[in-house]
Amino acid sequence: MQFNFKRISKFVGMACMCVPLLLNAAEYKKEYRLSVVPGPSSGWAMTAEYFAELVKEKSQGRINIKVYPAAQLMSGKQTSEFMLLRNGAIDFSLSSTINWSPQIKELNLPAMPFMIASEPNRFKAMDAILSGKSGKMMIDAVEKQGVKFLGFGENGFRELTTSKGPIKTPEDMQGLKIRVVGSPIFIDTFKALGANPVNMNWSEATTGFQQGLVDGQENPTNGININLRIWDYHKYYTDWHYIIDPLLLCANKKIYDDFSKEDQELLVECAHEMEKYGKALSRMGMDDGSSLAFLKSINKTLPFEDPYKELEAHGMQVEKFTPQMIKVFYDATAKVREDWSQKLGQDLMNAAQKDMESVR
Ligand code: X2X
Repeated sequence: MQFNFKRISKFVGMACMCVPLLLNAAEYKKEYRLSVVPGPSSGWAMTAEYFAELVKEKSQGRINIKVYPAAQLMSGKQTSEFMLLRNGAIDFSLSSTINWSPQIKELNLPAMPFMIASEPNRFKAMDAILSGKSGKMMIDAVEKQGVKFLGFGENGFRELTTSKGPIKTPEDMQGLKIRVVGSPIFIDTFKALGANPVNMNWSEATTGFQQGLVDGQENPTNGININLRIWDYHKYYTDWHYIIDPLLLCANKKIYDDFSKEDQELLVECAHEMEKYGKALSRMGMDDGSSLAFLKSINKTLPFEDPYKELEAHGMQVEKFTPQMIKVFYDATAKVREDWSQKLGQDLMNAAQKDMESVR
């Protein structure tokens, strides 16, 4: 048998070149699972898809993230998402602060009733918190519990929809059964307003609306309420902006640490892009027009441009709150903010006030 040394050395050379590639393939999972609570057509899931597509494109297919919407990775129980991400059952998640706040108390900050809504420009106030000291304190609290924070998204300001109404003052809310997420600050807020809050997972909520188990619910306009066709269940839209849930894009710590340094940077870079898209999606039609312009610039417009016209076109009666109306609700929930300030700590509350003041 004759050895062809030239051929063998060529083969060995090629094999050596492939080793790093093979190692890389072995290190990285074929698919990373990204969890999202609401359904596949929600703004929230669209934001997650946007991130996954960017990552795939920028990594030239090396990092493949698949979005699992509708809380399917946690059997519908949305407040258990954080634990599942932390223990590795979930690789990535784009999560609302209000689903994680039962485990991380600092995340209740944006759910302080009517706090951000009372600022002269609620979007600027939110951005100042997220990029300021109080936002950093929230991120630190999340990372201290063992997950890696990559960037913010936005579910949006939460507006009330009801089958009974209209709602203009707290008196109009007396005894109304309102579906809320399983986070204690929601129970306190709705009780303070004289309503009857009912704890329900989002996975069961739509059936609850259909069957009339509750008189109302609260969720953001563009990404959830319109997408869900909330007018099929409720006629009255209370545009009061009482709280907001920013979204946190996070990775399981071990999963993140296993990426190369370059790929870790790539993930953070894509998260920044996603933040711009997510915020534009949730704010479109409510700001100075810049969100719509941004969505147009990236060719990602929604099927409607004016959310309020969309709601009214489907028969909803929209009550747009004035600052004076918000003030009445702000005063009615003073005790909730007082109690929760104690729980969150004065340092965080002071930092948030300073952050908001900086953009007044
Ligand atoms: O449950 C909700 O209301 C939702 C979909 O907004 C969240 O998961 C926070």
